[in-house]
Amino acid sequence: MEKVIDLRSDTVTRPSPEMRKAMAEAEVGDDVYGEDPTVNRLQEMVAELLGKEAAIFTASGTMANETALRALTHPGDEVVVEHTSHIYNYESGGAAALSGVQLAPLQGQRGVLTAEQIKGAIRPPDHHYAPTRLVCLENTHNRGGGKIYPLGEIVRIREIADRYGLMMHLDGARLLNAVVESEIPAPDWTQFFDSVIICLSKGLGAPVGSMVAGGVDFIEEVHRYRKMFGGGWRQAGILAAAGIYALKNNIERLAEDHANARLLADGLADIPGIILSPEEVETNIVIFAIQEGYLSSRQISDRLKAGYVLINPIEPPRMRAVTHLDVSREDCLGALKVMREVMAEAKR
Ligand code: TLP
Repeated sequence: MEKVIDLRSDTVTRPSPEMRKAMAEAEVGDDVYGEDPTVNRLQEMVAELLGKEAAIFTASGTMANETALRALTHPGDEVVVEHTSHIYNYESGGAAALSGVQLAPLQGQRGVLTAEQIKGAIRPPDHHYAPTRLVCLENTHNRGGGKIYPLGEIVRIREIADRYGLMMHLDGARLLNAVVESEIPAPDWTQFFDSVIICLSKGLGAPVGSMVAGGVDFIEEVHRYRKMFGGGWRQAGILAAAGIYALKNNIERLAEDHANARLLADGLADIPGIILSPEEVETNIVIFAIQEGYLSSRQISDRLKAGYVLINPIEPPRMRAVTHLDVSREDCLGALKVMREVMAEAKR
């Protein structure tokens, strides 16, 4: 059978035999009682990794973001986000439904907002307005094409946040990609945030799970909302064991995904009909556009699929390819070959 090269997302990875072994052998207990030793170990590891007092294991990145948002805000508050952010676009309206907050989406550059923009969005203290409570940033930025948030800008945003009494949340679903690529340690990023999430089930290769990290009292609140949102779980150590395995074995290798993404980007940029600036590819996400006069991105995605290459169309005319631990350099070269063939036949 032909091997499928799946570049739809870094969420598609399957646990390796070694990871499955760690899962099978995990010591477990009832996590609702706080008695799962493997979950507890994972939570301690992540708190330390991120330089925070405490951390909590959640079922998904969405649950991590939404429980954190709930714990940081009150209904009727306003939350500043970037208009292409995951929280604003891809969490099923969770911020409105679960936290009752109003999102203020600002247009950034590849997902990056400036401190001036954020300052300009802060509501004056007047009871006509929803009080601005929280700023959410995303690093790396998914729809920004895996863009690493400039640390200097985060520093300036924190200064504004402190001046106006705002909290800061980091959707760091792919923070460790930024850490590996920038060689800036995780705590140097997270120190500017009251609340941070990371995902174990993306580039790190765990089958399930994300983490929220922050101060002890904040994590206690998140714990309550995780239960309220139906996320209290029992012998979750089976899943936590995969997370521990991922943190021990799969962080440094993210550099390979970044090298493969660059290889893919360089190859794609040379194909007639594809618009892409390879120098913009910083981590494991490659976003490119299909030139006018060619088939639509959806049609191209369908044709790639017939050639056993999966790349999702996003908002037309753009497509997104993501590298991860289940695609090798050879797979990326193979995907480029199929893309060249498809594009050669794609002119309208
Ligand atoms: N992103 C998924 C899709 O939902 C778009 C993907 O394939 O990239 N924050 C960021 C920045 C994310 O990219 C994602 C997932 C999440 C949060 C949510 O994580 P999950 O899927 O575990 O709820």
